[in-house]
Amino acid sequence: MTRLSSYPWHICGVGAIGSLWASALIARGSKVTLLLRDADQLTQYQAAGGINLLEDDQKVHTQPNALIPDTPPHEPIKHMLVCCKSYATIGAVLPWRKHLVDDAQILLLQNGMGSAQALQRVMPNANIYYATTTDGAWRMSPFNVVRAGIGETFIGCFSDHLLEAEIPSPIQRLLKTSKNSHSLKNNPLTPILNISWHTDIRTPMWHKLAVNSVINALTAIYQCTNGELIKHPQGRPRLEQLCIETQDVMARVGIVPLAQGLLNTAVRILQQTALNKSSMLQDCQAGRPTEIASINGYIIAQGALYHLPCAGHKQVCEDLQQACALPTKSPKN
Ligand code: KPL
Repeated sequence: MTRLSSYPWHICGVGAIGSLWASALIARGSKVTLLLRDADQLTQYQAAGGINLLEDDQKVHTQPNALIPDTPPHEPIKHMLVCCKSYATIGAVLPWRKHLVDDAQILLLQNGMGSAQALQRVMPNANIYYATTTDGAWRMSPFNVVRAGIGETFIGCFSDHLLEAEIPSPIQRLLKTSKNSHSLKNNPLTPILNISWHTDIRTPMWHKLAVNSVINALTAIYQCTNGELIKHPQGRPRLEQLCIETQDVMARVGIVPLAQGLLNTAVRILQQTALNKSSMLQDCQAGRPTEIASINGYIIAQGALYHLPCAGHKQVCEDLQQACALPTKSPKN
């Protein structure tokens, strides 16, 4: 097994995906430290007795070291994986800033876009990488996570000063252990991660953003499951309108269209996840802030650069605020 121990990872944002990655990295021999928000979250972590990942009825239990901003790390942070919600990025990373080396490698694995730009503004020398995943995981309770599906994760460069063809060593290690994880398929205690390097990460990032932008807010507005949106009398025409607007913005920004078209792709995903609630509907129902600003808001902002009005997306943002009756947060917060 390839060891990852020479590249310790600090994970900031230990929800469903952060917990999955912590478990998977530890199973491959990596040293992982969790960077928790505050003493309350540390108490929850201690009460849970570590991270419990449930996959195919097998429980993977890990108990990495966990820190809060008042208990600084013993060593400088060189590699940070950020899995918090995109609007929370700056607030989650800044408390650790004095422990991060100036040219730290920071890998952002989140929905939506816009947070990397905000982070680069406050940490100009950081080497920021984007990751986008179709892995499915959900949190039963703090640090108790269910793996819902094995997807694919692409990693690529965000920072302008990085070269797309140059894969940094800690990420090369991740890619190697990802390949090895297939040979470990029969070992249920090693959660599989399918990770590949992408030389044009904007494309899969935008494709995921596009799908999320036409599905998530509508399911939250109509409080329906993904499957119910397909034939929803008001939701379906709005879905189609959002697809047209999003494709127009993508064309102006220079993003290659989705191979099957956005509407076909969105409908296929709605069918495949018919019984699920979208992440935005779940946030809305739990009274949490939503990611609308870094999904639909990002598309509106990109469209505005090309004088595209994106009326459907703007209406969705307004309606969502009504439906969730919560202030939405922007990635700059
Ligand atoms: O990614 C999703 C989410 O709920 O965040 C899907 C399943 C694609 C719905 O948009």
